[in-house]
Amino acid sequence: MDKINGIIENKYTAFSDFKNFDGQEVTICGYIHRIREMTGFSFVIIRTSRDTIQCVYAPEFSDYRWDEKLCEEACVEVTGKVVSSKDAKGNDRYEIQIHNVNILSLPAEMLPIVINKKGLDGVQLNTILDLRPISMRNPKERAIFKLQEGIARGFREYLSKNGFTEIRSPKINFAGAEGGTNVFKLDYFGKQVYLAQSPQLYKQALVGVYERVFEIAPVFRAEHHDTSRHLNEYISMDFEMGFINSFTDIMNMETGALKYIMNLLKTEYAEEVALLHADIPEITEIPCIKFMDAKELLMTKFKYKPSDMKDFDPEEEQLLGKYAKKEFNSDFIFVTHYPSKKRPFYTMDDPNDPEYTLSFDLLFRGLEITSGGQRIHDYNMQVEKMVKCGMNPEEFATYLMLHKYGAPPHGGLGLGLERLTMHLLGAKNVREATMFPRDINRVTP
Ligand code: AMO
Repeated sequence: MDKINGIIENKYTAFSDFKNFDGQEVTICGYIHRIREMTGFSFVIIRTSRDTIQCVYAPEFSDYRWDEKLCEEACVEVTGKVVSSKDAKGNDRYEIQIHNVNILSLPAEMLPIVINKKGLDGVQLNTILDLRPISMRNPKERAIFKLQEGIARGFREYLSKNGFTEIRSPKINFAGAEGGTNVFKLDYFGKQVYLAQSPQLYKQALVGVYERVFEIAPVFRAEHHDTSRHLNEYISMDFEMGFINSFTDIMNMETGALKYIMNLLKTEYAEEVALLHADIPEITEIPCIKFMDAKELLMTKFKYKPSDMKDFDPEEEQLLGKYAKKEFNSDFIFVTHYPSKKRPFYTMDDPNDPEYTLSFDLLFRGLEITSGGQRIHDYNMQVEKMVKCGMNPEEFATYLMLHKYGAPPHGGLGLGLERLTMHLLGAKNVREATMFPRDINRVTP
């Protein structure tokens, strides 16, 4: 007997393979997602890791008789015959005529929410988050994080193909890398340490070893405000590359990675994309605008009065997103040359105008999803900038080993996984694209 769903010779079999089993008896494992009693027969929908499979129970199919203990969310092993049926939804219009149901476990209680509809419409976000271990069993909810897997996988695959080495940097650190007030302090056996705000200091160090490195890992930000785009722990997709000619090399690498990711989603995650109505952008070339030109544009074209000439507020980002769409038919826009005062100590100033930096942000549909740029690689220049930023270079002696003992021109970026997912889904809150969000009000589940 073949065992499908699950495992055939240690290989996951998607149900596009169903036709290969036409007329055969198979066994599948999964949850009873829904039972619909009809006259003389019942539909039993089995939820497996990525599919829902229509099975049909009727006394005439075998000697097996339905066990009244069976209920939704029971874990079962169903044996039956694969038949084509014009009524079957999905799975190439195949269904399984049940010959036997082996109960593997029964739930102790009924679920507190209905998860067996397509989505969780009408359930409040806070309830969805409170009940994450079970709300994610809903097909649409689980599709969000399958899609997110695709994004991270695409990032990893593209960079691996381009000569990057995957690294794992420590998350308990001697200093915060990004400055600002949003660093988590931690008592470490009587010594003050910090949770990593980014892998910045380590990915730079490792450029001195592997030339091109990347990391996909959690980072921590003590965000004091409850906003729809900030988390206190998020997944940062970082890369750093050495021997660059310009910070535009970084932007080109990111453009390539994004194209690869979007293509992967369209091909290997097509079912999730369709279920979620995810709007996968077409990327050809990403337009680019200098920070001060963008400010000018906002003031003249959009008659917007900026509150801060050194950074953008969310409304300005949204206006720039609209501008990119209208003028260039692009969902993305790079903004380059941010003011030096607003960028971290490791950022290279523009030699032509040191008030500004060789840095950029990438906006996706009006939301910042990436920061990046060229770094200072000269030792004296880095020490000088640290002092200018009010830092004590001695405390950063291990970081400065890169510069002291020779560093190539280099740069990199950090891309927020949840923010990218959020805007692919058209979600309003980044928590919708976060499996187990942490924010000022939430550390559970
Ligand atoms: P930055 O601090 O701008 O840059 O962060 C990079 C990207 O991370 C995401 N992000 C967040 N996502 C959710 N919640 C938050 N609180 C949050 N903060 C940031 C955003 C943002 O664009 N070391 C640099 C990157 C580099 O230059 O390599 C850094 O971390 O998508």
